[in-house]
Amino acid sequence: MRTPIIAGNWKMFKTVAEATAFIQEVKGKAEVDGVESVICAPYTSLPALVQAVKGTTLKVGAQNLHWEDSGAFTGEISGAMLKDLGVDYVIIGHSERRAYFAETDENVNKKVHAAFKHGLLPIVCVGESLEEREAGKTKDVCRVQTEAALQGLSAEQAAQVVVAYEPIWAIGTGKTSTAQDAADVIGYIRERISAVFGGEVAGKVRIQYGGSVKPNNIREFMQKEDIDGALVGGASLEPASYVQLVEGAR
Ligand code: G2H
Repeated sequence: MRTPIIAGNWKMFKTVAEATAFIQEVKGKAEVDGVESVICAPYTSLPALVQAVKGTTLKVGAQNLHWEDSGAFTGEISGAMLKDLGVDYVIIGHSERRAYFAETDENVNKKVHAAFKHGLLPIVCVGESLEEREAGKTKDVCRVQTEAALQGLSAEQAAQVVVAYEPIWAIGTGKTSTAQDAADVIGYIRERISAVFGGEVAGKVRIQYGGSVKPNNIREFMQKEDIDGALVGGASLEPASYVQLVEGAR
């Protein structure tokens, strides 16, 4: 049995005061038995969030990391630094980073290894563009991105990865994949993980859906056996909405 995971991806939103106030609002409510709940916030809010979630079951994640531990990389943050803050998770390879910040499959793989090196759990994003979908390349794109991201991991590490399948055309657009389409692609991703790491590992990997998930559609996705939760942007920013998402994953 895989524990479903709801991860809020706040992207570039919220000041420290807003982030802390959010936790006060959702404490106790976004904590549901049998559902893992993770807030992935901008770096600036992470220290305050780590403090604010103490004594709760809520977890904190970053949205990126650099693969080196330290060095002359102006503006970057390492896995060692995130671990030092007490962060649990880190999103890697989000399509916005792939599109706007030259994130490549190779960099994603280096970042996944860096995350494990420092005891952080990666949430690895994969997904196709509209053009790729229309050309019938959805599964190929997801296979290539997933296999590249997980390359060189041990079976033990691979089993702990969270994959987020996010079709790019569904991100922030209000368009969602149908639950059945998402489940088909996610089932295929699991098959490919099984081909590389074996069925036992594939059975443990949690694979989320992401892209315009809202309180009113979360249950449709969660009804699919292969879908283990959601990575949520816009609808994770309001406390009441976030609470409903976590409840919907029960
Ligand atoms: C996809 C998602 C969160 P949204 O980027 O990763 O955002 O839920 O706003 O589509």
